[in-house]
Amino acid sequence: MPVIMPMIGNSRARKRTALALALAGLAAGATTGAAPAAAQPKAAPAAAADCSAAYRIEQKLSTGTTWRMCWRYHKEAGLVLEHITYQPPGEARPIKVLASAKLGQIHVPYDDGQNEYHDLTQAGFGQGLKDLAPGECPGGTIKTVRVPEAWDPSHQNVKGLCTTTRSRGHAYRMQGDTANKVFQKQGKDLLVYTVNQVGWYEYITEWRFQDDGTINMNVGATGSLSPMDYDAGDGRGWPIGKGAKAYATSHSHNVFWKLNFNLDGSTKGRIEQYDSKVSAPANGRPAPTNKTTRTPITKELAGDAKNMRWWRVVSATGKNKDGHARSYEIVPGASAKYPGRSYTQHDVYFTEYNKCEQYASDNLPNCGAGHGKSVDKWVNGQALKNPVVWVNVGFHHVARDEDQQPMPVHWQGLSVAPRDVTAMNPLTPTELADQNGRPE
Ligand SMILES: [Cu+2]
Repeated sequence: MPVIMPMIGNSRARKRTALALALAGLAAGATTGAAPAAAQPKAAPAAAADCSAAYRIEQKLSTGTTWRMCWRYHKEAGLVLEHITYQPPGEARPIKVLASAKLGQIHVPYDDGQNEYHDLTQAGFGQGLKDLAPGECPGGTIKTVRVPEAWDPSHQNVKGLCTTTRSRGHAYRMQGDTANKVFQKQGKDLLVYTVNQVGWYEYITEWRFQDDGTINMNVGATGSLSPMDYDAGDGRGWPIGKGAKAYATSHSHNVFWKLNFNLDGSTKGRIEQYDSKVSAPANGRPAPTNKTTRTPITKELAGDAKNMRWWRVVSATGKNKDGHARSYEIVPGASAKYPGRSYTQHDVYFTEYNKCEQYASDNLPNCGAGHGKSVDKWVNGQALKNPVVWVNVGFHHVARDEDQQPMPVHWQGLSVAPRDVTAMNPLTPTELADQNGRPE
């Protein structure tokens, strides 16, 4: 039995959500096209601030890199980060990276086929924002978030957004001429996170901005196993508690992220896929060879992760000081891909920007008759001019005794890593600043 009862249990929360959604659906229908989250940035003068001070996050890390962004809070999707820029030491101005970044859905199907949830759109994810105790944002600031259309009007202001910094360990290390000359730097990250309760679960939505330009986005699930989801029968659960009576039902958490890049201020990025093929030694060579090919992705694509395959978003306009096009590489984390639904069958989706397409499944806005409700349906041959990147990372949760109590956080997510955004390691020490390219 849980020691602390969550405010609302699974079934009640979900019934309540269904009602709220029915009402919201009516409202949405009346204003077709007014999608809940307007992700595309307005064409604003470059000098103007993108948001008021209360919604600005700006952190200069001790290693010299500054990250800037705006945050807002959406009633279903939760935390939305916009106008994300990166300014490493040596860059005169902030480099635009992402126009908007947020969760695109958390899809939770149970192995026994009895339950399937879309946590953002049907189970109150956004409404479940929790107050953070002072101790759970170490060294940082907890901002107050106003939850739009709060179900509980007496609790619409939540101390729920933590921004803080954390050490990452080595950013690099390089032995110098002598043993006592070591070039090394300890990396620092900006962390931005919220906790959202859905039923008995609590999801930590964490964004980690590294001083070397990498962004990590992860969802951690903690809280409690749902007491309602037991006894699915042989082969679909795991015994929790004494003996072999109570089998917690296995299930998946399929988390989607929705990323709108705007490298150097343009949303017209190009998508490229890279594949490498290793062949046996030939032509008298002593070792196998590896050939890497680039495939421009010019039309919408549902892509599958594969050994030695990767994708990048290339800036339409920006180049680094070496004259190379700036890009960000998509680095999906470990994933247990769930083949049960058309939208969870692929690891990445590149779709042409459409304001109405907000959720990877159970898309809430009314996009008109015949417009599909999930991301796989939006891959239908359009040319990619303003690509939106959707990444699906699944976790198959087979409960274990250690999941009680509370359940330890299990994480899933991805990174996006700079590729040629700067001409050199952005944290290069001055003494090594001339070491760019083949040594003379
Ligand atoms: Cu789980």
